[in-house]
Order: sequence, then C-alpha cells, then structure tokens
Amino acid sequence: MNSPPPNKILDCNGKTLDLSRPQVMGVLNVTPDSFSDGGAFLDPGKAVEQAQRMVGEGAAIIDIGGESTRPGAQPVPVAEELRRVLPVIEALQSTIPVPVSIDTRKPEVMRAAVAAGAGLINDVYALQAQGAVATAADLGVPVCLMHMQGLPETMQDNPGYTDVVDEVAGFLSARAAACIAAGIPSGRILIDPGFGFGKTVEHNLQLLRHLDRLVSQGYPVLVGLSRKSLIGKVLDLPVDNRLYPGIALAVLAAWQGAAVIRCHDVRETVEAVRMCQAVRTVGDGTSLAPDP
Ligand code: YH5
Repeated sequence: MNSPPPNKILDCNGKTLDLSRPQVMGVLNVTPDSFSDGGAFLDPGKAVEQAQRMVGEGAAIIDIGGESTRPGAQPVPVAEELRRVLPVIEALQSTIPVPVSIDTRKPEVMRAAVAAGAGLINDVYALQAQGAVATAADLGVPVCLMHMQGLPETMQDNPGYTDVVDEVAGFLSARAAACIAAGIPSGRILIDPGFGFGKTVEHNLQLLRHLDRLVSQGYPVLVGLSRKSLIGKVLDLPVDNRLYPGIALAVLAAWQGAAVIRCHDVRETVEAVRMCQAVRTVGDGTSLAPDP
C-alpha cells in the first residue's frame, strides 16, 4: 500500500496549521461596519467568546480584520486599526490553541499583530502595499495572497476579464514569485482567488468551477465564499439566509482541493468539509469513513 503524502504542517508563529486535510478558518470581525455581523464583536471580551466558540466548533484558525473591504468603506487609520485588533489578538494568543490570522494590508499592522501573537498574514491586497512583502518576509509567518481587481471603492462597478481563471491564476503566481524573490519560502504561501472582489456572479462561478486549476499551482488555496453576494444574486437571498448555499459552495471548493475554507458558520462548514474529505480520501489510507 502507498503511504500518504507527508503532513503539511505550517508553523504560524509557534502555533500549527495542519494543511494535510482541508481546514476551516472562522471569521471574527472587529469592524463597526462589517458586512454581515454589523460590528457585533467590537468588544474584545465578546470577540474572545466568539473565537472560543468557533474553535470549539472545529475552526483551525481565526481570522481578524480591523478594516472593512466593503465597497465605499472609509479607509481606517493605522492607529484605529491597531486599537481594534491588538486587544483581541493579545487576548486570543493565550486563550485559544489555534493560530490567529491578521487580515490587513498595512505593514505596521502586520508587525504589531505578529508581535502580539498573530500567526498568519491574510492580505486581500496580496502584499502590494509599499513595504508589505519585505515586512512579511521579515516576520516569518505564512501569508495568504488574494486576488482583487481594482480597489474596494470601485471594484464592483464593471469587472472585466478575457479569461478570469487564467488572469487570476497568473496574478497569484506572479505575486507568489515576488514573495519568493523577497525571501518568503514557497512553503509559507497560500493563494486565494478573492471571491467577490472585482468579479461578477459569472466570474465567481467560473473561478469556483475551475478551482482545481488554482490548486494545481501547488500552493494551498484558501477560499472565502461564506454569505457572499454571489449567493444572494443566484438565489435572491438576503445575507441572513445564505447558510445552506454557502455550505454547498464550501463543499465544491473542498472537493477540488481547497486547503482552507474561510467562513462565518463554523460548525456547519466543518461538518460538511469533513464529510466531503471522507469521500475524497476513501481507500487511500487516510479516510475518516468507517470500514465496510
Ligand atoms: C476572502 O474571500 N473576504 S472580507 C460580503 C458578504 C459577506 C462576507 C455581502 N476577507 C475574504 O467576508 N480574505 C474577506 O456579504 C477575505 N479571502 C480572504 N483571504 C469580505 C467578506 C464578505 C463580503
């Protein structure tokens, strides 16, 4: 019998993220204007409670962002972003066993967040801000590079691609190459097609339909589909009623080999992704499925 491939364990500032099987990233918003939680977790005590609940439900990493990427959202000054995220990261560092990822584009926030214990940099600007690549290289934590067309203010105005899958794949491999050139080891890079960031419904569906092409680039692929407008647009559902279709999309991503599923509804997503993985791996010696 063939032995399974070696475990892909990422060192996230002393905590581990095991990417030998698909994992769930729980979203913790600490912005007062976030899309779907309405700033409910601005209080660090509440944020910690919510993060602990998500870990109990099976989240392997918790994502914290202090700046909204909502179209038209006001830019947040560094000091305000730090005020939002640092108390939460500090509190979580000692209370949860899983890594915290910091969703930011600002090198100053990356530095302070990692000093406070954050273990992964999740940058929807793919480290394109001045000094961001060098900072991430210096900090030595894994990075997630996301694709976005345009900027949040205008990205949904008229997104256009000749071939969305080719263009997103090309952008991500170029950003990965820039990171490697700056000294970030390839084993510390994750890539993300950026669902909803400068894409029409059709673009988003194409990217998910062909996610295996991104997976075949060799970097772990992270996807964020949970509660997003593409679900609202396909099914005409408000943000509060997007759980089941969001699970369907998470399964389609995991089925094609996505490594990390970023979501708000951790318990449901973990169950779905584990079930999906049981089917994917049946017979290979790593399966969770019971023996016949
Ligand atoms: C992502 O895909 N997304 S913030 C609109 C919604 C609901 C949720 C209208 N940060 C991603 O979650 N980081 C965000 O309903 C992300 N990948 C990575 N790596 C947007 C969001 C959301 C937007």
